[in-house]
Amino acid sequence: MEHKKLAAFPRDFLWGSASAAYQIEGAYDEDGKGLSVWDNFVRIPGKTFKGTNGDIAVDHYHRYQEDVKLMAEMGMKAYRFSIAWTRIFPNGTGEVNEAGLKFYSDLIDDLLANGIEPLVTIYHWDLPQTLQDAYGGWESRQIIPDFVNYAETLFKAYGDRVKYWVSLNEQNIFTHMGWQIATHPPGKRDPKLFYQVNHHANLANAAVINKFHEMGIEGKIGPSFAYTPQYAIDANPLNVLAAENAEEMMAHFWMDVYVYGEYPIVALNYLKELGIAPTFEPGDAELLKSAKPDFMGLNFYQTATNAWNPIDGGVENKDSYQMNTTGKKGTSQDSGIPGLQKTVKNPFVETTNWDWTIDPVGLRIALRRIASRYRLPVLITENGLGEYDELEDGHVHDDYRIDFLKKHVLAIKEAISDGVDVIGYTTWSYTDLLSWLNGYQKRYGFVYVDQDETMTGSLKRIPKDSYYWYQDVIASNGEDE
Ligand code: BGP
Repeated sequence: MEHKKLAAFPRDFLWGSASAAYQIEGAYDEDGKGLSVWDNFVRIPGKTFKGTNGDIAVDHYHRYQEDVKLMAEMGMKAYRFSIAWTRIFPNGTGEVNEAGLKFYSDLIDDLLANGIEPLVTIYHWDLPQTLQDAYGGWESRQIIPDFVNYAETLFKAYGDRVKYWVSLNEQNIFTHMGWQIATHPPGKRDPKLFYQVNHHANLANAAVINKFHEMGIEGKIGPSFAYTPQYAIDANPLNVLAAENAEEMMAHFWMDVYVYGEYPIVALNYLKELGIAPTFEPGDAELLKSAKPDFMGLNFYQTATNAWNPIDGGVENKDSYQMNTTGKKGTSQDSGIPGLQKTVKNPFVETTNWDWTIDPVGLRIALRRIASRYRLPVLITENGLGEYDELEDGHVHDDYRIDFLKKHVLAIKEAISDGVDVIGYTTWSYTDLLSWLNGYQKRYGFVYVDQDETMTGSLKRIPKDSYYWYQDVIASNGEDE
C-alpha cells in the first residue's frame, strides 16, 4: 500500500511489553500476601475457562530474574507490570507487608540494572478481598482514601526509581464486567450501581493523580483506557448516529472525565433520563476537574462497528451477551442498547479465533482521535494478538503474531507522522500468561511458557519467533518492522 513519507520513531521511544500481577506471579499466598477478589472469584465453578486460576500462573514471582534476563537479551527498553495491592497491604490498608514491598523493589532494581524502564500499574483489578468484604470495595467512597494510601506507599517506596505510573488499568472493563455483565468480581448486574462504582473509580483515579503531583515526584502518571474505536457500518445517517452513541457511551464517557473532569453531555443526559446517573456529592465535581493526567494510556485490541438499533424491538442483551471465551471462531454474540446502537460484523476486517477484529488502521484512528480530542501524549500500554501457539521441536513459529504486530507498529509510525505524540508501546504480553476468562490457551507472549489448564506445566520459558523479530524492531528503533 502506498503511504506518505513516514517520520522516525523518537529516539527515546519506550519499546516494551506488559503483564499484570495476577496473570503471571503465582505465589498467591506466599510471603504474607493477602487474598484478592480474583483469588476467590476463580474458585466459583463456571467463572473461568476450565476453572483455571492464577495460584501458580507462570510463576514469575519465583522466576522474575530469568524473565528480566530474557528481556535484557531482547533489548527491551521498558517493561510494564502491575503491583498486587495484597502483597503491599494484605488487608488493603493498615500494616505494610515488607516482604511484598521488597519483591517489587528488587524487580525494579533488576530492570534498571539491565537498562529497562519500569512502568508500574498501580491497579490491575486484584482488589484486596478484605476491602470488598468490609464495605463493598469500589461500591463505597471509602475506597478513595484507601486507594490513595496504597498508591502513596508505592510513590514513597519506588518514586525515586519509577518514572511512569498507570493509575487504573481499564476502568471501563473492570467496572463493566464486574457490575454490568457479572463476568468479573464481584459478579453483579446492576446498572445504577455500575455507574456509581465507576464514579468512585473516577474520584479515586483523580485523587491519586493529584497525590502524585502534590508529592512532586519526577515522573508521569495517567490511566490506561481500553479504547475500542467505534465505526458506522455505512453512511446511513442513523448508523452514523449509532456509532456516535457508542463512542459517547463507551469512550468519551471515561476519557472526558480523565482529561476534562466532566461526563459528556449526551451520555449524562441519557443516564439521567433512565435514573441511573451517578450521584455527586459536594466536592466531586471540583476533584474531577482538578486532576490532570500526564498521558493517556491506551490499550488497543480492536475496533467495533455499529448500526442503528430501534428503541422498540431492537437488540437488547447488554447485561448478558455471550462472549467468546472458548477460542471457537464465531461463537460471540452481537450486543446492543435499544435506541442507541447495536454492534454488527465489519466485512472489511478479519477476526481472531476469539472473534476480536484485527484492524491496525484502527490503531492509527485511535491515536489520532485521542490526540485531537485530549491533546495529551499517548502511551500504548497494551496491544497484541491472543492465539493458539504450537510448540514444534522446541520452537514456536508465530508468524501470524509477527504479521499482526508489524502492521500495528506501522500504524503507530503513521500516527506519529500524522503528528501524534506517542511515547511508547508495551505489547500484551511479554511472557504467555493467564487470560482472566480464557485460561492459558489464548497466548499473547513473545516468550512461550509451558503451562496449560492442568496448571501442572514445567513453566519452561521458550522465546518465540516473534521475540527475535521484536529484538530487531527495537535494535533498529522501528525502522526494520
Ligand atoms: C486487557 C487486560 C489484560 C489482558 C488483555 C487480553 O483487557 O488489561 O489484563 O487480559 O486484555 O485480554 P484477554 O485475556 O481476555 O484475551
